Amino acid sequence: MIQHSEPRGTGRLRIALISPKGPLYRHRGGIFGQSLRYMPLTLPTLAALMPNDVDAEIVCLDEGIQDVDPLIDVDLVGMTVITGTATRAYALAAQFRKRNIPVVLGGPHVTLIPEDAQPHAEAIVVGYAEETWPQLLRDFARGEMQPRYDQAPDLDLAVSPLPDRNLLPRWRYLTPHVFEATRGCIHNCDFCVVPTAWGRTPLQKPTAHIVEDLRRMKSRKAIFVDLNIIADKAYARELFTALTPLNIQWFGLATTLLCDDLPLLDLAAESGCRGLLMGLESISPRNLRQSRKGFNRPEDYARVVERLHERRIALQGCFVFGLDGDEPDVFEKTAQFAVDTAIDLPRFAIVTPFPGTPLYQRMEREGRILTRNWERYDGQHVVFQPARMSVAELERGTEHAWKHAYSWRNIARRLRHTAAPLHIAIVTNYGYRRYAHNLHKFYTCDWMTEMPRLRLPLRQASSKASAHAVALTVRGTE
Ligand code: B12
Ligand code: SF4
Repeated sequence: MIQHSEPRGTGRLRIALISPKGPLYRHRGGIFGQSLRYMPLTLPTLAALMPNDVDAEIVCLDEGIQDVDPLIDVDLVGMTVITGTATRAYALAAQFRKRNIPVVLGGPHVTLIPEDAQPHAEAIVVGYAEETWPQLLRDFARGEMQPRYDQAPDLDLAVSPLPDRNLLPRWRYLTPHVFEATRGCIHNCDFCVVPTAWGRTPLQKPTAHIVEDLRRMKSRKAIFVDLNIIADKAYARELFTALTPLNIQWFGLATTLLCDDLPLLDLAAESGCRGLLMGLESISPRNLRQSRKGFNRPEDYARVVERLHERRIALQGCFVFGLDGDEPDVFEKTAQFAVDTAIDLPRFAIVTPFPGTPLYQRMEREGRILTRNWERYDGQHVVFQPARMSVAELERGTEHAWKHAYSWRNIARRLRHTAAPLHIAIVTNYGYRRYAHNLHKFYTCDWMTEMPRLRLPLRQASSKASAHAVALTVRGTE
């Protein structure tokens, strides 16, 4: 066990911030090919929070684009953890701790189940870290780091600095123009980590900060990673109004409710919105009600697509399979529905009961959780006993849905109505078709057995499939 009773001395601290790889997001063999990678915001956000009164040098390492050298010489390691990367994060942490380098873990998984992460780190940071991370760093510099830091609920994002994107190699990403305006969501879908981890009060950055960041970055195209950019409609109106004079194109995530509010939808289109990811989840109202997402109305989905397309906004519509009402015929029906309604890019995931969520708790009570191997909690593996089909049926059916929606014939049918520029729609559909036909290759967890290697030069991003594809790949499981 590492002792922290000693102050760190007067030398400059070296801190490594690491985003560990997962089965899907890794630079060799993952689904996020170079052309689809955009710069993550977590590490730049944490880097910018470095307090002025701590003399430290930060190195940011994203295992999605490069290998991490486990022999790196630093005083402290901070790692961001989602459930699918927890296994890798814990393995890396063990290597650092063996060399007496203290490890701090934070992020969604740590926030959902702190007790899982605590044994793998000298300190954990639960919740957002705008106040606790600087506090931890000061404590560490004094030799007084605590085992756990919890963000107080009254956090105000107005005081947070703009992300520092200079610490990641821009050229290894298709785009560094990634932004965040809000956090959290007002809804309470039972499978979603957001209300469980961060509560239901959305936090917002002042729109002037977003505009300043976009100007500073000279962005022409921007990706917003907010999970529901219209969670607070008054704020959304203010944001879209502020974006309009910038004359940019932007891509983000919202709920179908945007299409019920035509003035807001018009404003989004005027402000440059060109693509949205929406969690449609299911074509069964019963499934949606059970998931507490009854505000999604499958009978309106065709109208949602139509209204978006009328305003030149492309839709990535995400569906999940394995909800309790799903029977073996759900796959073909859903995929055909996606084709008939001309969703630009349909995506299909297997419902994942992320630990801590109401869905996980229910499944656990019902004795249906099949594995706690977090590596498989990635929206692509079956980790629970489905209600009305076997595990194999759920796996095979999901693959069938992908192949059906991305058959040449069905691609052609959807392309006839697409809101995206045709060349981009063709490239992205082709990419997803390739994905659909290689699911087994992409979904493997065999990377864990790869020996860690030093950073290798990578080919520079070349695809012009552009931010459309990228933006529309922000999240697979909403
Ligand atoms: C961008 C994004 C991606 C990108 C890039 C990921 C990346 N490396 O950045 C891509 C497209 C690759 C991706 C993929 C996936 N993602 Co994703 N993604 C996001 C998204 C939309 C934004 C993340 C972000 O930049 N947030 C902004 C930063 C500033 O916030 P933050 O990361 O939460 O960090 C704050 C705190 O959490 C804390 N913190 C975080 N880490 C650390 C570390 C330390 C040391 C400290 C002190 C503090 C700290 O401090 C920060 C400041 O407050 C989030 C949802 C969201 N809005 O958060 C989902 C999210 C993280 N993804 C999720 C999932 C499920 C996935 C996929 C499995 C989906 C899929 N099936 O394809 C894959 C898996 C990828 C993999 N690693 O294998 C889930 C994670 C749930 C969970 N329990 O695991 C989320 C929460 C979305 C959701 N569905 O609810 N994702
Ligand atoms: S699934 Fe979407 S709408 Fe539901 S709580 Fe999560 S972010 Fe909000």
